[in-house]
Amino acid sequence: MEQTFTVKLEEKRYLPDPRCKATAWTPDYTRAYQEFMRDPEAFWDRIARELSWFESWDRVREWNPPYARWFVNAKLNITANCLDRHAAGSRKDKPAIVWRGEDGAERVITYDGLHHEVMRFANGLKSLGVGKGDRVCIYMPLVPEQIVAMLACARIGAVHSVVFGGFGPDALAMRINDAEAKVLVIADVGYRRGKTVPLRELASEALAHTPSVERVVVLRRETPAVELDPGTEVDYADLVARAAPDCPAEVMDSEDPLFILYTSGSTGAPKGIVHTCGGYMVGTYYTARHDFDIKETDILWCTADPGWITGHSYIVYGPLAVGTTVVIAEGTPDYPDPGAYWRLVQDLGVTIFYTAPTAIRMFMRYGDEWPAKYDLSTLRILGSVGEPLNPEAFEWYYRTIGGGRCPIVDTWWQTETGMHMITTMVGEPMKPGFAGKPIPGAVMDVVDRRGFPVPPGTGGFLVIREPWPAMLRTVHGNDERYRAYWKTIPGCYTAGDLAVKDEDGYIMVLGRADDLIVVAGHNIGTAEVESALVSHDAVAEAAVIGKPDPLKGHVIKAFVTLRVGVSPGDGLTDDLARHVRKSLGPVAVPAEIEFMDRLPKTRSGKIMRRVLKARELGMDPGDISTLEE
Ligand code: 6R9
Repeated sequence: MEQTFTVKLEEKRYLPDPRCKATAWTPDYTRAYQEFMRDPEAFWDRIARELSWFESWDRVREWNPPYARWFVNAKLNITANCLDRHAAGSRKDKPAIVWRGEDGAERVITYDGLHHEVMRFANGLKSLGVGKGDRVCIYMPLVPEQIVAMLACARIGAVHSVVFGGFGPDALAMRINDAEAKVLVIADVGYRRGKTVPLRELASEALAHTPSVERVVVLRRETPAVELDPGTEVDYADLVARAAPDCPAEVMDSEDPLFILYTSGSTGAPKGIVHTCGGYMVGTYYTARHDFDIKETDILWCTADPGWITGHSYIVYGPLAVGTTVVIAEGTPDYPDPGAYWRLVQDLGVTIFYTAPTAIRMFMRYGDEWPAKYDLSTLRILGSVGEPLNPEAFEWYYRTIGGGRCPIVDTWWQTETGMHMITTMVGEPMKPGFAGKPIPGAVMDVVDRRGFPVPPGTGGFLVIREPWPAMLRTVHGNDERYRAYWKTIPGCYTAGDLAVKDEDGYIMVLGRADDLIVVAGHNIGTAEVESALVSHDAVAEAAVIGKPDPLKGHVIKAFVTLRVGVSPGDGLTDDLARHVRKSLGPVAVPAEIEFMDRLPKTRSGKIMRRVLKARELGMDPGDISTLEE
């Protein structure tokens, strides 16, 4: 991007019920932020002391750019906080995990129960020769054992690498090899839309190319149980049954690696992001508690899969460190019908619901009659993550799901950040289209190429100026790629997103910098045009790309999916063009609009504009291993 650019900011605010603010863990954002800025180390020190450590730290942080250490020399185990602390106290019999299968099967595991399951599986892993620092790959459907396996690794200091169960053999093999995993934990099958996903078969294809894997643990779900290969495979239930019940938590250094997770890669080849124990624990604990305002009786449902960072941080580590009840459900939002999620909210009394814009837009597309069938009055807080939440989607979520009652926390963050960095804290005024402000704990800005802040209303690069506890420490096996994050703009971590701030410091994310479109010298972020299109009654979702044009440099091409029951009839193209012109002006009007049944997305639900662009221009789309089928 050569120059910065102006963005039209239409401002609408919603004031939450003042009672939300009065009872929030962060009741006064401004004060909390000032307190943090006055003494960041004291701020984090205070939060870290709410958790249990084997040994305290010498210093809260050490910063030798671009390398940071947090809670220097402290000793801990994250599972001692997620399990032992609760199981030994008043949360012993509190449900930790409530699981729903696609067929309605239910399992409830208490904190005490989870503690014991994790210890047994941890001993099982040890019996297979897994020790501190070894890598274990987990390739499972959304079942409690997936979480047990993660926590069991953390218990013994093994580094987990969870690969989403929706990936195929090549993506799995690449991730196993990059991490040189010693053990692979799988299930025979997953269930999706009433069909079985043959995970074991897919894994065995991958295993033909993964010399590092010594043993495979198989959770058998099908009856009759599949026969295992005695040479390499071990039955999950057998392993646990034979294991000793007690497994003390391994003493970990604050900076020991906790896990490797590969980025969703909407713009390039996946990278193995490395997170460490101490800072990650503190960062996810604090943000889960404060951003979702978790209280003792809350029931939190984060609809992500633990295979993504959202699941790592806000299904597993953050919420369990807080000691809340988490709901997990194997299945898809619109199976067996588009009311599936709302039925579950009603049945389980979910109070905090955290999902992605792609799901919200899908629900909007099916119409209001589905949520209307269910009692959603237990909901208290609604969250969003993964892509910009278009103003239209915000309004719908706020009114139709939240009944105009629930604050919406649109959380901006990344696999790399490990924890939320921007949101509108519960109780603060909400502005549709804006994620919000940096949370107390995050120092962020919108800047030009040289790192100078741009004025409100001017688009620029979203950066993080100071290290934060849950930050990535390196890219596995490729520290060069880690350093690159801190090189693009002097003194800053560059997130790769474009954003704009308003007069009040609220940040609107405009899309990925790589997807920026330059039309006749004007810079246009994808999110602006897409949100304008989505605000038209006929449109469900939209993606825009730039197409080379001899006159203007580039013109905008839009790909649009329509709401259920709408067809691309007479004049819709013109009408959409008029609609965009009215909201954003003539430069933003797409020169071409193509109607599609669905848009290409990553398996985590982000629109892959790169794929649309490659198809349009006849180019190579690059790495597409993360593309949904
Ligand atoms: C947590 C997660 C990170 C990228 C990020 C940005 C986009 C995430 C967002 C958002 C606008 C939000 N993103 N949250 N954009 N508003 N609330 O999604 O991690 O898979 O690594 O993706 O997702 O572009 O840079 P990850």
